[in-house]
Order: sequence, then C-alpha cells, then structure tokens
Amino acid sequence: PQPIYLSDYRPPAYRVTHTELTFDLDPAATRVKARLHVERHPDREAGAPLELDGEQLALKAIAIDGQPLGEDEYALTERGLRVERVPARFLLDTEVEIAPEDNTALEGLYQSNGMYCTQCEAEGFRRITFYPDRPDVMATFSTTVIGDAGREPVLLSNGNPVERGELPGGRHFVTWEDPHPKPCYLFALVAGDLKKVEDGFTTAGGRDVTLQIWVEEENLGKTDHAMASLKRAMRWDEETYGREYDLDLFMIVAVNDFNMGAMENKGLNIFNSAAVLTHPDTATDAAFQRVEGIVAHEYFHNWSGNRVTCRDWFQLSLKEGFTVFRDQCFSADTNSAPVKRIEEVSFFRTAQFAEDAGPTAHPVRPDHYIEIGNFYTLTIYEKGAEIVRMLRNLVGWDAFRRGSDRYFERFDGQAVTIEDFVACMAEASGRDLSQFLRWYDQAGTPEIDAHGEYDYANGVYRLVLRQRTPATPGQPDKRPLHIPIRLGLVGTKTGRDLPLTLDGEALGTDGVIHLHEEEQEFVFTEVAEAPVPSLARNFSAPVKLHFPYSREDLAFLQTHDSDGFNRWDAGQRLALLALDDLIAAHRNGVEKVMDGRVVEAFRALLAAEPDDKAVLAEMLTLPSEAYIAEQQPLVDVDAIHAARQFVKQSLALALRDDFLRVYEANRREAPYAPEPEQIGERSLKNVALSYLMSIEDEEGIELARRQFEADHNMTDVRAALTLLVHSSRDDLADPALRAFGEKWAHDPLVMDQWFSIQVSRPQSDALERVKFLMDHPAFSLTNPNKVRALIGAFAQNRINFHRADGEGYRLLADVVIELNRLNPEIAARLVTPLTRWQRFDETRQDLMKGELERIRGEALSPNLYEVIEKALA
Ligand code: HT7
Ligand code: ZN
Repeated sequence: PQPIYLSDYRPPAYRVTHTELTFDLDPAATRVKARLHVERHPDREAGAPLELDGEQLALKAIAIDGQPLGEDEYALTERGLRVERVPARFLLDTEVEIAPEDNTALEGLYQSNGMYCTQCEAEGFRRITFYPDRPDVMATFSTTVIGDAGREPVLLSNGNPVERGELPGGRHFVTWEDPHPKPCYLFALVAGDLKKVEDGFTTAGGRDVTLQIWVEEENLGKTDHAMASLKRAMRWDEETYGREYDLDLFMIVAVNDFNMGAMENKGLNIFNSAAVLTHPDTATDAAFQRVEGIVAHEYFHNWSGNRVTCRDWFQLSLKEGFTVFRDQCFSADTNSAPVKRIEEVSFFRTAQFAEDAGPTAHPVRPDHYIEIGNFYTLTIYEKGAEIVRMLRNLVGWDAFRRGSDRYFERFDGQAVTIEDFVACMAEASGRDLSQFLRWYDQAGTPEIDAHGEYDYANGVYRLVLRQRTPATPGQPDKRPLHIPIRLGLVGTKTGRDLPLTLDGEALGTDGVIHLHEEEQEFVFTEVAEAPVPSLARNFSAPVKLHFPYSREDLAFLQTHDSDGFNRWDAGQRLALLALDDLIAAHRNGVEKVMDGRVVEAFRALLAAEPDDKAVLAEMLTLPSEAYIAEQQPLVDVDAIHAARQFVKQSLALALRDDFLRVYEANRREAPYAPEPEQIGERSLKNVALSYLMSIEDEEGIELARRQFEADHNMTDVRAALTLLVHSSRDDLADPALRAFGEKWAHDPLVMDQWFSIQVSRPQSDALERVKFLMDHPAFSLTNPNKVRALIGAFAQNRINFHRADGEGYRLLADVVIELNRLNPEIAARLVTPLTRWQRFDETRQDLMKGELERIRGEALSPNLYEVIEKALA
C-alpha cells in the first residue's frame, strides 16, 4: 500500500450536487442504484476523466445521461471506476450488488443482530456504491430504502421521510430527503425491527424537533439518560455557541456491532449500544457519564463537522479536536468540573503521551497516511482538543466565541482546513497565531525543564523555562512552540497566591506567561515572600513539566495551592516520588519502607471535610500502573505492581480506621441518580473500600461482600465484584463471578463487564481465563465490544499481559492475526500494546518483536500493514 500525502491535495475535478440512492435490501445481495448529478469543477480543465472510489462492489449497470456505457467506455480497478470521457454536466446511473451479511469489517453496509446499518466514516461509502468518497464533495441526498415489511418494519436514512408505501412480495419502502449538502461519510441507513422512544425539543428559534431513540425492544427501558443528555446538549449548544438544530427530526439508533463509540451521520446518529444504553442496574456512574459525553459529542458535530466539514482527512482534528473540546466543556458544566479535568488529564498523560512517544506518533495534522482509519487516535482527538483549549485560553472566551461564530458563518456548507479555523480566531482576537499553528504539525510531547530562584534581598523570583520536543518518527528536529503556562506563586509563609508582577505589568495572582523561545527567563518583582511556584495550572498546555520540587514543596502545594487541579497533581507527584524509591528497592531486593509524608498527606485528606467528594476520591487514588510506567525510563512491570501494592497496603494499614469511617459516612442508600453529589459519594466510598480490601482483613471483605449482595446499583455492585475477584481469595471471587454471570447472561453489555473484570485480575490465572472465555457462548470475535472487553482488557492487565514467558503477547498476536481477516480496523487498534516494545527489558522486547514479525508474515490489511511497519521500523 502507498501513502497519501497532504501536499498532493487537489480539489476534485467533478462535484456531485445531488445524490439519489435506492437500496433493495437483501443480506446476501443488496442492490444499490445510484443516480449522481455531476458537474465539472469550474476551475478544472475539460477532458479530465471521472474517477470514482469503489471497493468490493459488483457493478451491474452503468449509464451516462440515460445511455448505457459500453465496456470500453469505462474501466474498473481495484480501487474504483474510471470513465475517460464525460460531459461538463451529466447524470451518472450505476447499479451495484453488495453482501451485507458477509461484511465483518463493519464499514459500509453491514448487518448487526439481523438489522442493517451503515458506517461510512472515513471511507466506508465506497463499499456501498461508486462515488467520489472524499469529504470535500458535498451533495444533497434523496434515499429510498426497500425492505421486507416483516423483518425490517423500520427503514431509516438521513433527513426527513417524504414518502412511504407497500410493494409486492411483502416489501415496503420509505424515501428520505436530506436538504443539507453533506459529504458521503455522513450518509446513514438503518433497517430492522426496532422500537422507538420519542420526545421533543423546541429550539431557541422556535423549531419543534422530534427526538427519537431507536433500539431493540428489550432495551426500551434504557434510553432515558441518553434522551435527557441529548436535550441538555441541544440547549447547551444554543446557549454556549449559539448553534441550533436544523432539521425537524433527530434520530439515534443503538447497534451492538460497532467499531467505535458512535457516528454523527446527519440527522441519524448511529451509536454503539454501549455508548447509549444505561440503567442503574446495568450501567455504572462512569458509563452514565460516558453516554452523556458521547451523545453530546455526536450532537455537537452537527455544526462542528457536518455543517462545516473537513476539506480532506488530514484535517480530521478540525472537527474532532474542536468537538471533543466542546463535549469536555459541556460535561464540565453538567458535572464536577475539577473531577472532569482530572479524569481527562490523567487519561491524556497516560495514553496520549505514550502514543506521542511511540512508533506511531504523528502530528495532530498528519502529513501522510496509508490508512486513515488508523488516525482516529488520541492525538487527533484529545491532543487536538487540548490545542483548542489553549486557543480559547489564549484569546479569551469572548474572542473565541466571536471566532467560532465567524467560522460557522463564513464556512457554512463548506469543507475547510485547520488554518481556516485558526484564522477566524486570529481575526476575532487580533492575535498573531502563526507560531501557535506549529502545534498542529509537530508531533511529540514538549518537555519543559523549569527552575526558579528567589532573591530575598530584592523580593524577586526568577523562573527559567526551557522547552524541547523529543524527535519523533520522520521529525528529527523540532522548533520551539508557543506554550501558555498558567501559574501562581504560592507564598510559603502565608500559603496564599502572591500578586504577580512581570516586566512591570500586574498579572493578578493567577496569571499566564507565554513561552515562545527555546529558553526564557521570567522575572517576577515585588514578591514579598519565598514562594513555591504552581505551574501549568489546570494543565494549561499538553506538556511534561519538570520542576525540582522537594517532597515538602509538594506536600505544601497539595494543601495550599488555590488551583484544585494542581493540588491533585502535587499529591500525584508526591506519590510518584515515593513509588520511585519503592520500585528501586524492589529491583535491588532491599526492604521496602513507606514514606511517612505520603501517609501524613493521606491522613490529612481523610480528616478534612471535603467540598467535593469526587475530588477527594481522586486525591486518594494512587497513580495507575500505566501512568507510573510512563514516568520510568525502562518499564519494570513487576516492580511497579509490587511498589504500588505496597503503598496501597501501607496506607490501608496505617489509616484503616479513617478509611472505614469514610466508607460508613458515604453509604447512602437513596434511590440511584447519576448526579454529581451521589456520584462523588459512591466514588469516595468505593475508593475507601478498595484500600480496606487491599489488606483483605475480615471487615473489609465483609463490607465488599455485603455491598455486592445488596445489589443497589451497578456502580456499587461492580466496584465490590471487582475487589472480590481481584483479591487473592478464589473462595470470594468464584461464587461472586458465578452469581453475576448467571444473573446477567441475557445482557450483552453487562457480560462485557463480567469479561473485563475477571481478565483484569492480578492473579496469575488471568491468561488462562482469557483462553477459556474465548469459548464462552457470550463471546464473539466479530463483535468489537466483546473483543475490547476480553482481549483489550487483558492487554491492559500489565503484570499478566507482560508475563515473562511471552504467552500474553502470543495470545494477543493470535487474535490480531484472526481479526486482520475479519475486521482490520479493530485488528490495527488491538495490536497497539505490542508496538510499545521499546519501553521494556531486552527479553520482553525480543518476545514482543517476535510476535510483530509473526504478524508481519501474514497477508496484511493496509490498516495492520501500516501499524506493523511503523512498529518494526
Ligand atoms: N466521527 C466518528 C468517527 C467514527 C469512526 C471512524 C472510523 C471507523 C468507525 C467509526 N465510527 C465512528 C465518531 C466521532 O468522533 O464522533
Ligand atoms: Zn467526533
């Protein structure tokens, strides 16, 4: 496979202004008729051939302006269809046959539990019909779906239904019209035996919108939260961005087989059932919050993605980074904002930093790719969102909102670039953002080495910042970025933020400084007392910031920093320093000794009356093994696991009564609601329980067992079940797992949790369990949720996946090889942990590389080929 380069972009030679589609559904032989209204681009020369994308299509008929084409008038290639001579404006009719039942890749038209559905982003439409499958070709669509009236009573597509009727042979049809021009990646079709839940929303402008969520009958009771989230998101987008919905109907459909979370098809969002269905008995607080976030994300795409879309797929972050930023702000507004930020950042620093430091690192706007499906990454989504967040902070909310209005107004109905977006922000704010644009083109996580010095005699604090971005594949040399650093100087005497005066300018007590150069010195004057700097508050830039804090400094910041995020971060840094010592002790076979400062910090946290219990729960949560590993030059999985376990148990032993008190104080048994206060209480209670269970004393065990059996809601049940199953006691694990598995055998989403919990256990039988469960009737390799729940979860079980005998690697490679045939997109994602081999010791490196080589020996899909070649380069 050959790479595609951004620098080769050319506008399309032909545009499609209107697309008429007719689907005659059949599992093995669906007929798709397409009539495209085509015209030559005004800037393109006459005589350019018409080139259409098409894959796995059996062409049955082709005509231009009603005249069938002879076989010498067009050519079929592996990639599509080429017609050498076409008029400047014409109608192209084609008819193709496709087989949805054989489509295990879940791109294009496929079947899930007997229903038909589509996934066209990024390049799935070319598996439906011959078409210029690129986002800069935007057309209005008219779609007729014909199905069996018994098997497929519901026939959906984008826009509004305009006609329906009966046909001979028990068939029926519905015709849909979508008046908004769209690229074909936003096309959708759904057909099946679905039931709907309906509600309504009146836009600020007075449009009455019908809202429908379509599900299989047994899931009708699981849509309330998604519907409420949708209405909140619609209102929020009006109030925050002035964006209203633009059709009379908005539909969401839940499907079980889906490669990602959800898809923003115009007027007909298709969701992975895991991203839309909730019920207190079956979904955890985290799942409720995830559903709210994803429903909002897809809805927000109606403007940031659909009305204004991407010129080409290199600009993917234009819609994804902006939309993630929008959904993050929405979730922060509807939940505990500090906890949302802590969760976002801890995930980002663990997973995106690792991606940015690995062999598949790429800029937020890549300059080449082989398979765009491989670029739906944390870098495009989450780092893209961090860049938009920096922009918002740089120009301020008012200018950002003006820039956003300008962007939506100027480019409505167009396919545009990241420069177009940033230019609107520059114009609205009057700021020069040219250096800032480098963030989009430079891969790798910038590192900042900071040090500071207080001059007592003159009341001056000098802060020196030096930035460097490590080399990444294809980008050996990096240029300095414009990095905004939000900071405070916390006085060591008063414990308060000191006023900041920089170059004679007063910045308040919480200011932003701008690092543009490789090295810059910032001299703060009139600093009345020796400070500890609180840097990059609220994670003001996606960087690694190193400052030589002493443990006393960190303990001080943990209690005194006015920035909640940095209070949490100081605690994490303090724990990491203690963990470093313990990792070294474990490696050297020296006795482990717990750092008393960490114990005292935890004691103080447990004694305080918290404003926000969810924040306290975060502060009591130790850095994950994955995050600890991120900090190590070479990952020693066993030492990390042992050190973390030691810290947890030491804290539990020292503070057992405090954890017990916190557990009891938060054991409210009110009816479940996914509301911030209750969620905070449950988090705090379950964190306390996890400490108590880490020492497996009888009281902790009894509490966990009772919580499991009380069966109040899935959050508490799952937390207790996880602790029982992850304990060293099979007499606790086995009965609980059995009871849970039997109770929920009928519910695929709960069974996903059942799979994940048991293969994440630290005990050494995790791998054998995976093998055993792969034969379980509820498991299926063709269902991405099952693959993620079982194989994906196991690959995150660090001590077991990285077993010294390499059996974890072998198992993953076996599954990847199988999935390469069935679902290349999922195969290419699943292989990720093996691509990080550089981070481990030599023996493990060899084992991991050996498995990558074994995969390379197969006939690879472009998806897997691209990832494996990068990993072994
Ligand atoms: N824009 C959507 C991306 C997506 C996707 C991409 C590739 C293959 C399958 C997919 N399903 C959804 C989802 C989003 O970002 O909102
Ligand atoms: Zn998105």
